[in-house]
Amino acid sequence: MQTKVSMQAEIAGISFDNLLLNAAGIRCSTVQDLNSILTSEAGGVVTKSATVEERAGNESPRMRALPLGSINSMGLPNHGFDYYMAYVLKAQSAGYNNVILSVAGLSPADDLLMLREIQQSGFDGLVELNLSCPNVKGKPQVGYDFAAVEQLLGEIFKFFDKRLGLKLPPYFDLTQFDEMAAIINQYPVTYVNSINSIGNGLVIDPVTETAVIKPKGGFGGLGGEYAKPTALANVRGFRQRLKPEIQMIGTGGIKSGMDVFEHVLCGADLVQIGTAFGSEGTPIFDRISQELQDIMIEKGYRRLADFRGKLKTL
Ligand code: RRO
Repeated sequence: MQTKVSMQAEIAGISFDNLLLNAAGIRCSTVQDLNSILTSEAGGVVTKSATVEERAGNESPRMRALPLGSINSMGLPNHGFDYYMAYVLKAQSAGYNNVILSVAGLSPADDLLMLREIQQSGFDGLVELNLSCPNVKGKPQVGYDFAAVEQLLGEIFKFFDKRLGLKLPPYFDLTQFDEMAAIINQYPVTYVNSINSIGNGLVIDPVTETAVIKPKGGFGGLGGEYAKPTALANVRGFRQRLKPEIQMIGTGGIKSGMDVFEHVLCGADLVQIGTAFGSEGTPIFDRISQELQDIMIEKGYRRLADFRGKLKTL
């Protein structure tokens, strides 16, 4: 008989039976998508990032699966804030507290508007503010503008006292980790989720000599295996710099139990699966859970806390 291991995780008092969730944006735009994640082996669900108004997003083809991951320039297609707000409230009344509401305003004013509505609503779950969409034409990723992030967090925490996480873009220089962590540490942020896709990559089909996606001349966010080392570095880098009470979600390059194991070693409390969930669908949560449990049994770990954040260095 196998020893039982626990996949139990927790963020700010909200408990998740399994640490695996979808990444915002992947198969989570409709009520049907969201419910199929919620009723799968996943520990919870994140909604597609909502804008104030419904959006069709960018022109197609806008996503391409690749041997080592994916490139996308979806452009924030979503059903609008009211749709996702209604969904999370309904899920909450049905007893689900493991639903994360992701919002991504097209401006700081839009972020504030949606967060004010959430503050005034009965929603009591986790809210994830996406500061890192790389694909809205003409709009920079807020997460790369440190002064704008500081200003926005200052405005938000004048009125917002629910549990707020931040979805960040990948950073590449340690001074960026230092600067962003110093800003975030001034505020009662619940968690940081690293990373969003690596913005503005370019994938080319050399046979046709053409970019593989249409929007923005082919520029788009990279996910999957391309992203994993950068994701691990961001989870580790922020875990080392953030106040201990600010928790971490690890996202980027997860397609196996070993990938999850590595994210947790870097300090992730929960993890989210993007590209690989896009290609495999909900059975991935069961497969990866099994793989992680086998690894934990092999290594003699019973709980995620036994190895969380315990990466060794040479
Ligand atoms: O919709 C998108 O193009 C998109 C978003 Br909002 C995001 O946060 N990350 C991404 O890779 N694509």
